[in-house]
Amino acid sequence: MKKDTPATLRMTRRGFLAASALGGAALVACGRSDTSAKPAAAGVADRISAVDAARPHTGKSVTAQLTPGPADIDLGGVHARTFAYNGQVPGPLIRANVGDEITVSVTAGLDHATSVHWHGIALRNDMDGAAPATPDISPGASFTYRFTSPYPGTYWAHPHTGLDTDYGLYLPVIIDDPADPGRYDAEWIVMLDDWTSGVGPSPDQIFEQLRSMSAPGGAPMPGMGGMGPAPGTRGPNGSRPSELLGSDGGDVTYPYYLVNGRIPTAATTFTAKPGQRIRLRLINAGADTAFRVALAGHRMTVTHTDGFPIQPTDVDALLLGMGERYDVTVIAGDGVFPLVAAAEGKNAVARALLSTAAGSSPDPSFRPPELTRQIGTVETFIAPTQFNLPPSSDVALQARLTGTMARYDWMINGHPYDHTVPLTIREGQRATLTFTNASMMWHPMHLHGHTFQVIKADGSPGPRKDTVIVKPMQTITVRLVADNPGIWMLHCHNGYHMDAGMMTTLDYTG
Ligand SMILES: [Cu+2]
Repeated sequence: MKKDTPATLRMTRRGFLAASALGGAALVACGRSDTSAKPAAAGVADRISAVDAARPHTGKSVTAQLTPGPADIDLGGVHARTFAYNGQVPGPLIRANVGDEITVSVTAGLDHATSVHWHGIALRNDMDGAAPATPDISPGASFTYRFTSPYPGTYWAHPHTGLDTDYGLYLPVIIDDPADPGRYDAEWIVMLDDWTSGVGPSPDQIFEQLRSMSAPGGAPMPGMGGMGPAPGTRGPNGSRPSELLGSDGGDVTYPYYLVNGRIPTAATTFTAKPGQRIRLRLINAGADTAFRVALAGHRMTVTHTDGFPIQPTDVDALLLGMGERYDVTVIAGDGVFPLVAAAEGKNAVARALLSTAAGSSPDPSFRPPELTRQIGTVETFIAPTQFNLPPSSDVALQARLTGTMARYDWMINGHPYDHTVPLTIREGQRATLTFTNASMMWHPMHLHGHTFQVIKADGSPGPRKDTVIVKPMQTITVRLVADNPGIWMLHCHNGYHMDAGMMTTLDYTG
């Protein structure tokens, strides 16, 4: 067990919170913000079932049980009292074919209501796992999610309640296409995370601190220390501007960064044979951290993002914002190779090892040179033409992103979520959605139930995505087709920005 060190609070230009180790932090369930949004209108509810009937259905079913609850997790010699699905981080893999009925029984073991959201899957709205489309599950109650996925791909699941995800509640979801088995010999699922729960301040304590720093006369809350360097200084773990993100990496420095639930000094090892073609499925489950990922000694051929194909493109490293996924293939070299996920702008790494032969691995803090060579970002990739969405548009939707660290008032279109004015669309419409970032922080913007197409700076079609990084003062327009009726969350996937209110809904009107 790691020895506790005093909590420190560090400020940078933007005001930056360091979640240094603070042992024995209680798990605090803070008040959840209510929403003015209402469940889908009756006509829309009928359409949800009609659209679902038209999805592919194999007649086969896949079942799983999930129990979110308190757990003692071994991060690799560091133990954390936290929340987890079925007592493990990441939670158990859920895997099915396109069209299979996925039946997941959830028994809620937390002290507050929770949900399971199926991130990226274009499923029926009333199984999305985000209120108000799906009711949250009360403590001790059970709920069964039943849905099919119309598309194959790399997805993941996590609660859509408060900061639950940042306590360790997440799991990979893989949907296979039996008609396209894929040309690879081995598969490596890689879940990236930033970790504080049970070893530093709890996510709820961090959120309260971020908010209280912005309050008039705000001061560190009791028990949070506050003995750190004076405001304006930056600690050894402090965030620094990221060239790739155009701003600080995040609002929080974490005690640890994990690959598949393990700290770098206790990294997991994936074993393969030299020359094998390995498919990596990279998933960023972090709350406040973008990761720059590279496999030492290898180039990566990027084949998919957010579940959808892209024209295969070779890179040395990849940038993943929170909620994003990339699938890559590598031809395994001969030896032991660190897979390094550098916490962007945070001066720390997460890692795992690929082993195909006997050998030693470099120091846990080793950064492979690939990290600073050719880095794939959303601008690097394009969809195969058959995945392009139609360029014509019936409606232009706007999402203006604002907020400051000083006020911690992250909003969409001038309102926090509890006062939001939903965006509206009618089934069958083709839309553009324009994200205008009027803040000095980057935001990974995520839309539920749809995969949009990013339009690049030069106007050409980019990749299909459900989560896209919008840099400070950047405007990004995406196309989408309104083919999945319901009420869908549209939000920043920074857990702290989202909890502060950076969320709205895209509502289908009857
Ligand atoms: Cu944000």
